[in-house]
Amino acid sequence: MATSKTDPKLAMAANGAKKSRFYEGLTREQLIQAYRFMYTSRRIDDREILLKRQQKIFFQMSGAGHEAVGVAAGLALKTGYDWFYPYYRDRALCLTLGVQPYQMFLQGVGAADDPSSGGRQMPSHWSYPALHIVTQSSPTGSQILQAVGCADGGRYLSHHPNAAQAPTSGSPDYRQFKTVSFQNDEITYVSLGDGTSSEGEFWEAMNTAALGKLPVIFCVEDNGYAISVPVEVQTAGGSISRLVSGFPNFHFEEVDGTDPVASYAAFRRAAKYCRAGHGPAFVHAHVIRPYSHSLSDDERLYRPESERERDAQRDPVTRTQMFLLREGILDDKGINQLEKEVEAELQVAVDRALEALPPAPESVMQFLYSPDLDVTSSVFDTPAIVAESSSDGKKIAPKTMADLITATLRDEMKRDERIVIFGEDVADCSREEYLKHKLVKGKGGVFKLTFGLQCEFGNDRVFNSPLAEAAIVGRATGMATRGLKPVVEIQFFDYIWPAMMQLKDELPTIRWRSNNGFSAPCVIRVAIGGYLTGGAIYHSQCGESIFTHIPGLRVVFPSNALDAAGLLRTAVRCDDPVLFLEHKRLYRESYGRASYPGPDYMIPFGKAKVVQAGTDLTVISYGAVIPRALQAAQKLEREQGVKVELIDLRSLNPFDWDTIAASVAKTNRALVAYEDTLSWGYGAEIAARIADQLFDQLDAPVRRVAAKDTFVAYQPILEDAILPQPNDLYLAMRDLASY
Ligand SMILES: Cc1ncc(C[n+]2csc(CCOP(=O)(O)OP(=O)(O)O)c2C)c(N)n1
Ligand SMILES: [Mg+2]
Repeated sequence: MATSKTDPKLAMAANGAKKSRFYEGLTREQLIQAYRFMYTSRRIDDREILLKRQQKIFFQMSGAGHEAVGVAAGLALKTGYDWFYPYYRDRALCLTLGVQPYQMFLQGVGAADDPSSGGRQMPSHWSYPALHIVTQSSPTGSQILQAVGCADGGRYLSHHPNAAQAPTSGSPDYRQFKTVSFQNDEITYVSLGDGTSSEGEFWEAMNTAALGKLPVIFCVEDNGYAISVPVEVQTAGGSISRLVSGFPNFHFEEVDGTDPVASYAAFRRAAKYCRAGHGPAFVHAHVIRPYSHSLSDDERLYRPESERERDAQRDPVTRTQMFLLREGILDDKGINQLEKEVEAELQVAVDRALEALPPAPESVMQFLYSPDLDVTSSVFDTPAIVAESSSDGKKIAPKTMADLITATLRDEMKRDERIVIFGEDVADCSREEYLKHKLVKGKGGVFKLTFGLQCEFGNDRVFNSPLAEAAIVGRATGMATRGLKPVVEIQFFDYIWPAMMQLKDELPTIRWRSNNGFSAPCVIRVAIGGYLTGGAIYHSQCGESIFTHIPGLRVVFPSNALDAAGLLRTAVRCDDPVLFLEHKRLYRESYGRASYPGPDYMIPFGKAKVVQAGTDLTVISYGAVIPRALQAAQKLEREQGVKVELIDLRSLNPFDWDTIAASVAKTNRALVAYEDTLSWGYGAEIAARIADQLFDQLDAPVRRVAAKDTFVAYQPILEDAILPQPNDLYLAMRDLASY
């Protein structure tokens, strides 16, 4: 660990006058260029503020006061080589990396040609694939875990260079649509504000980076405020540097971020440390925020003039100009000339941007999902190839859902070196020497579904993560952005919520918000559901409709072993992010066991299965309710001759409307059955659609059977009363059939 500190009070004079020959390695030309970027950045902000006041753009977020640190990072790192997760104040960084002012104005007007998002995101939400500037969202801090995943992905690729190749033959998968590149000494840069360092995800990211010695530069651009909240209220003790100083494996820098030369030196040292593979670096840059938080904020409401005046003394643009003059790098004429050139360039850029066409309203649904690989298509419809007997002629017993999920993961890992598996407890044993010396057998997940995979594929392909769900999903997102295929596990659905920011605002939005510039197809396996006899409130939850409510996320929920194998393979090979819900009660159930359908068996998403054909009543369901509904339907037929058509949706987004519609047209009666709480549940949407679109076909109201609107209790008598039971289904079917 190394620590360097530039006293914020050390003004440019120290770096300038005393070390003027070297300028920390920057040439005079580079310093002029640095000033040009800084001045351009500030003037773009000024222009945008004017355009906003004229109502020609719709939002403005300035990078004012942060220009020096941004330019310094841009000069110390390599564009199109290193990876960048900047935040909204990083205009100067982006200019230094190669973004054109015109492109920034296109963001402001929300033009179709805006390369960041095609008018979908606010300005200053940078996304430029060729420059390795990864699409950015608005939640403060959610980029940090992804940056860690990006660095992790780069390192994995450098250890597995063959994984970067896309297969040229065989059935198509996501790899064909992803250009993967990496450098052995690449760095991932991520920045955030002082306020954002209060987010839990920041600490998860710091921990993960330190654990893995990952080449990430964390840059905290500390302007002393988070909107109106000052740093001493935000950060215990008032110094983020002090708080993070105990993290191992880090190189630390604290620097005056209004000084481009000192900041450059800090980034150079940080980059050297990271490129050498020693670990991550932390650059704490003290900057100012002269233009209030945004155009919607007036800092005079909470900052006195005296304080603002003090900041103004440190304005990086003015100070750099003074520095150039003092060092004789540019004279007055040179400064004027440069500034005139910038003004002229910006005028042209603004004029052009104001003429740019807006995006077409019909484009709004584009790029929610992969435009290249349709997960509902026949590409994913492949036959099961079942070996009836083993090599010694013995008949093979049908396998459980748990067995087939493990077998599918194993075969996919053999086929695709880009697959990595991580999560809580998923490894066989983190202390490898215990395995090596055969002291232990290994665990492989609390449900043992990943058992044996670490031993077979190595500990950089299957490993335990820290106990941090946001970190699991955020890191997977960053890795998937780089072209890997993380297949991660959330141990219990009940504990998915720390990852909700990543699952709602990040992973599913990446392709859409970047206008197909980036994508992050990965698989999140989640153990879900009740009927456990003792699982209680925190090991029994469902809640799938919360996720089917998120555009951009595929959600599947198999009810039997064969479907689990086919759907999981599709999830792994497809080009979209998938939430793969595995019902714990079904893992080892006798119902739905099957022989392994072979290493290429796939089921397309959005194709339901008719579990039992019938003519009198349609029951639409999925997951663990399927065997219960089947039991109820068989009883009803036995007792009353009612023939129920039972439909297993299998995948919930997309879902198979055609099969539902065809069935209801035949039976004229529909019951939707699901394990989650009744109100606002997944079945509510299905019921509403049937009522809306099949009204003329119905001979009875659309009914639902689901859990009571409470939590799942521990005592089995209570659990039975809460979750839908075969008898509840039987009674509902009977009533509806006779309506
Ligand atoms: C998760 C989240 N909470 C709240 C906000 C609203 N918000 C936007 S910026 C901001 C302050 C950020 O302060 P800081 O991290 O210091 O960055 P600065 O704007 O000062 O550069 C807040 C509260 C948000 N975007 N995301
Ligand atoms: Mg701040």
